[in-house]
Amino acid sequence: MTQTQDYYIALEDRHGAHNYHPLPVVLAKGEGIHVWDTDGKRYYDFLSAYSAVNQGHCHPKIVKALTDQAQTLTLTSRAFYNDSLGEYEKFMTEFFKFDKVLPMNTGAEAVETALKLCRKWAYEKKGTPENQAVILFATENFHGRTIAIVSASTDPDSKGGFGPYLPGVQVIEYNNVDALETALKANPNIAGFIVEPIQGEAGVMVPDEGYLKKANELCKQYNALFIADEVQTGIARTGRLLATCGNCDCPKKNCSGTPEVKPDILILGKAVSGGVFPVSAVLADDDIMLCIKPGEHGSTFGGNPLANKVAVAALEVVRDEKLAENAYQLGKIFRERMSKIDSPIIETYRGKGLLNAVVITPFNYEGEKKTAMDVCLKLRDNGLLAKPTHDHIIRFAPPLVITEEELNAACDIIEETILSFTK
Ligand code: IF1
Repeated sequence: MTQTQDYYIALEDRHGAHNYHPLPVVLAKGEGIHVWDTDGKRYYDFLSAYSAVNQGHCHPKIVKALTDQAQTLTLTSRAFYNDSLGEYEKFMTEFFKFDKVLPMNTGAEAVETALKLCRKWAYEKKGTPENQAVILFATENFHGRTIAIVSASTDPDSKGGFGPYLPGVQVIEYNNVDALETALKANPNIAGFIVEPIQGEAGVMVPDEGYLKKANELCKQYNALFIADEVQTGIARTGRLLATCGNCDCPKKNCSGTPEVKPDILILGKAVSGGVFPVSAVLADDDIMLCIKPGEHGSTFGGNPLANKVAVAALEVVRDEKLAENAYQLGKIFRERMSKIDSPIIETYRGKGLLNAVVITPFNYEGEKKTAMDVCLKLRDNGLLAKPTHDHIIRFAPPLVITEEELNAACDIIEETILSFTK
């Protein structure tokens, strides 16, 4: 670390909460697939702010939408109408094919909104007795950091020490349709099942082919809502506009069809804004969305003019630059490149589109025990940024604007770094 970087790290350590343990690098600039540190060193960004920067850092079209609106009208609250919210809502509902959208700001807020909507629907439409609604979550889930959400977490780091916990949540095994059917059959008060189409934080866990489709069908059969948390997997990250699109060939058709698995409630965040502004959204059709009445839910910034303009620009970039198709094609190349790295420290690799992970077997090198973090520190030295999840899994998620040439150059760095531990 240089003196400059030490200075910035010391400031955060002295004045900031210690709720993160960042990789030791201090970033000062971002453009496209690259970021630069305070000493001007350039890196490939292979985290994309946890898939919030799918369109690339500081995309000019999105930044222009922000700066233009920032000089016009930034915030009205929902106490009044404004001239951008209706147009944004029309764009979103047509783009994702739902009747209505409820605008929020962070992913966790959108998840909380979806949970409230699910409960309200259960009481008003399903006839669940008041305060008896139960919502199913999957093992190893990650949906955010609020007390309601961590009440259903199976990760002690996310959940421990934050009790008492929210009642009305039940956890079932991920990627197990029998566990889902057993839970639905056992309790008529199950209001819904919330699930990540691919579990990002758990380590890019891709469920079996057909799992989401079957889960959706079971929810319909037992009159419970299928809630897809696409905060991380959505917005073209997995090679489709949405991961719940399954295997339709929308990247070629530019998503003219309806997705293979249309959830009852769709949760979006992160790259809805291209990482330029906090924007999240909950989408549902009228019979569900209209269960929330005026005054029953909201937020100060939800649906603000800045968010509205930024989100439309960010999604136009996804559409016009065909980012889903690019993620689809380059994801195959990435996994092909990983398969060719001949190293005993790679246990396996997996992913869909440009959401991938490489599992590192703990290994000894130069007489010391090494983990995925050591690989990430060396990747950093070699000009590529990635971060482990759960000690031994490295998530690789570059901005979806990456070209084949840039992807191969980045894979050269990954290959060279991993092989350097096996000499
Ligand atoms: C952290 C993880 C990723 C998410 C899904 C909702 C949210 C997230 C599927 C909440 C947020 C972020 C949160 C951030 C790190 C990152 C993360 F490692 F925490 F789990 F991506 F995998 N649903 N994920 O992935 O959205 O409120 O953050 O806008 O909390 O450390 P948010």
